[in-house]
Amino acid sequence: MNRLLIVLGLTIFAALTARADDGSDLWLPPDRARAGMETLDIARAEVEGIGDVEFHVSADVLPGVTGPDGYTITRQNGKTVISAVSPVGVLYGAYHLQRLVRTGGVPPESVIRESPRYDLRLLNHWDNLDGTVERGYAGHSLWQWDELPGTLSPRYRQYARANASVGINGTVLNNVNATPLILRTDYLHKVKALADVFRPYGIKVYLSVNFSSPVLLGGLDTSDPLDAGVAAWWAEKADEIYGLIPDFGGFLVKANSEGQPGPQDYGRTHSDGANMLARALAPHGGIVMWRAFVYDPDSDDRARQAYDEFIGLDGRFDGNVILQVKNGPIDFQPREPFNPLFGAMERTRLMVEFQITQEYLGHSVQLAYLAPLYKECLDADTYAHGRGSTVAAVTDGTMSGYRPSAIAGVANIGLDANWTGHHFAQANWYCFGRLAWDHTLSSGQIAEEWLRMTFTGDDGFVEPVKRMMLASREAVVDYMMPLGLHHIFAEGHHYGPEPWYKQAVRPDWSSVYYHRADSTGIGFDRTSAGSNSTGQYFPPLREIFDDPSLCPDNLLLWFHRLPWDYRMANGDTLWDNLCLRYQAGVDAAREFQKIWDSIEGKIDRERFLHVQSRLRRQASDAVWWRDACLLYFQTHSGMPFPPGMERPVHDLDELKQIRLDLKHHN
Ligand code: BDP
Repeated sequence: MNRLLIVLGLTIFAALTARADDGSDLWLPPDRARAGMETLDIARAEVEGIGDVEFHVSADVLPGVTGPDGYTITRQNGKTVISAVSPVGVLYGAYHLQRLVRTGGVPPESVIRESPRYDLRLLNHWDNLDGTVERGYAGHSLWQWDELPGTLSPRYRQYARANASVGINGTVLNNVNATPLILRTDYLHKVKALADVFRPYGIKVYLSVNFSSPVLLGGLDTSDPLDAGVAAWWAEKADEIYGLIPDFGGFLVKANSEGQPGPQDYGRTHSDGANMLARALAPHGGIVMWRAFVYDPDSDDRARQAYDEFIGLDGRFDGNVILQVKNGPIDFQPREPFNPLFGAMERTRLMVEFQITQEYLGHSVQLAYLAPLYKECLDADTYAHGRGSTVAAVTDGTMSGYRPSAIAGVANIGLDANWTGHHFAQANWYCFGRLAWDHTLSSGQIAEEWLRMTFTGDDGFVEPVKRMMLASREAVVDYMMPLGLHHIFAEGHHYGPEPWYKQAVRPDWSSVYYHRADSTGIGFDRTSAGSNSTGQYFPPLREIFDDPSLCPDNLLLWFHRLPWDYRMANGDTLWDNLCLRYQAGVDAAREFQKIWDSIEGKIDRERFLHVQSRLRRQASDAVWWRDACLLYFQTHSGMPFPPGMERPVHDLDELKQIRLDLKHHN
């Protein structure tokens, strides 16, 4: 009888907790705050039900805490006390307390001191004013430009809340391929409406600007940065913006890159362009984030380009300019070495740009948890000032002393109910914020927090699923482009494989440019005997990367061109290793399906089925990748598949006919 009651009780409990869930709540508990609340009232609402919590805001710097965003959490006389120098610091403390309670930690007995590692923790939206999102896989843009400023979607505040909960404190609203329209007065009023919603959550608004705006919007006959009229136009524009949005963050600029206009159109340099904009913003405290993502179709190695173009400008940028540098030297590939600009430009502020949206890691179809990718870059040692000069240390201000320090991630958010398309893509938004706050957190720790808050605290769920998350990025690398291969994607959409692709408008947009496979071997010779991109790294890295026997396997074909029968450290040929890595990727994707099936019943059915169907597609597309790449490479290597590899199930000629319907992924 008793047992029956317990079973009945447990069943009802399970049914209640396993309610249908569309993922719209993200990792957060129900929102008790309301529109129009001030920061401290929001903080109060966030800790409601967590016992006796007191807030202290005091202008005095707290011991062990730096910057306006830091906080302490202490226990005093049975109360939990959150102290900070600013209300937003208290809000961050409130979210931390909420996180501790919801991940199973009890309100702390000891003192917690938290200060963010980076001052500016930004999302970059590649959202267009027509509602589309460049490289967005989660539906249309969140920003309802037609309705703004009159109508405010409730999602704006939810967005701000989610960001604040992980410490993100800035957002660039529009695409780096920017239309000048964003600076038109009516749009600035729309931007102001968003800034007003975000402000209580500590989030500043920034805009991507088109360098030709003076001509295209202002009707001037030039956008030359050294022209006095142009500088005056920007200064006036800045005054107008700050008149509406006094805490406006600044501009993000993609100039002379992939066809965008820039100072070089007028024979000027990147620093001429950046400084002119910076001087327009400086009186108001704004910054310019100038992107270093440039490459020239005539160069013999795209990986060298940003370094070659910017290194000579070191020390020439104004104090409120930050160079925004992608994590790797090419373009957000599944794996790249870190960008050699990190550590190399000692007299220039540099920030890291990551991609959260999975343009090159399976869109929102595939599960790829990106904390390991971000950490691989941040933890990489540049050796700029000897051992320990990690990318994090040379960008977060600890080594350079430069403030503000900054970090950005290209957002993966859209209007989909679950915000990010794939439920697990939420974890990439989450982990970007957490690492921007504290890059010393481990990928596992962050995954665990996210899983417990988003799904359930049941260890039988958390442990296996965490394992799956931690293995997922490497699995994608393995079945797409192992051993340092890169950019062998199909034209345009960057989802599927097209290693045979060579008819691109520019050579550096084709796949063959990057893998260079022929009967003599495969890989890009970037050694001192080749393009010498290894020479852009500090010793001892340049020697390590230069020597195939020292170069890490996972970057081998990035830096080296080697014969198919090259013997790798494990004694097997390069060809066999390549085949077995592709196979390992496929095996991992299949294992993810089994892991996921093993947790059935532990979470709501809606999200279970959604993820299950995507994992099926991922496993099938992993096989597609393996077959397409290996069958194609085999036409060059002429070597047989090793015994440990499953035989292809596709036919190369058929695979070459596949033309993906992109709408599938949007
Ligand atoms: C590339 C994307 C392109 C972006 C570009 C950029 O394919 O859509 O505009 O990066 O970062 O990876 O500017």
